[in-house]
Amino acid sequence: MAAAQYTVTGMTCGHCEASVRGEVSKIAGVESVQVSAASGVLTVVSTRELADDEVVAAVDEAGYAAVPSR
Ligand SMILES: [Cu+2]
Repeated sequence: MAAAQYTVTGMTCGHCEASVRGEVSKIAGVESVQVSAASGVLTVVSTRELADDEVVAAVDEAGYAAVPSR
């Protein structure tokens, strides 16, 4: 199991969270996605190490910008 955290900008409400969760959930190996519009924190738990690019691209697909936070 791997966990990675990102900071997402541009989310304002639950619909934004749902969009991000939906796109990130599509990435192969993703087990769970936690995202908060209030804090901008996105936590992704996966069965393999994800490339940051995969997560950033998925969040971009939802219409927001993500940067790795570590
Ligand atoms: Cu929203």
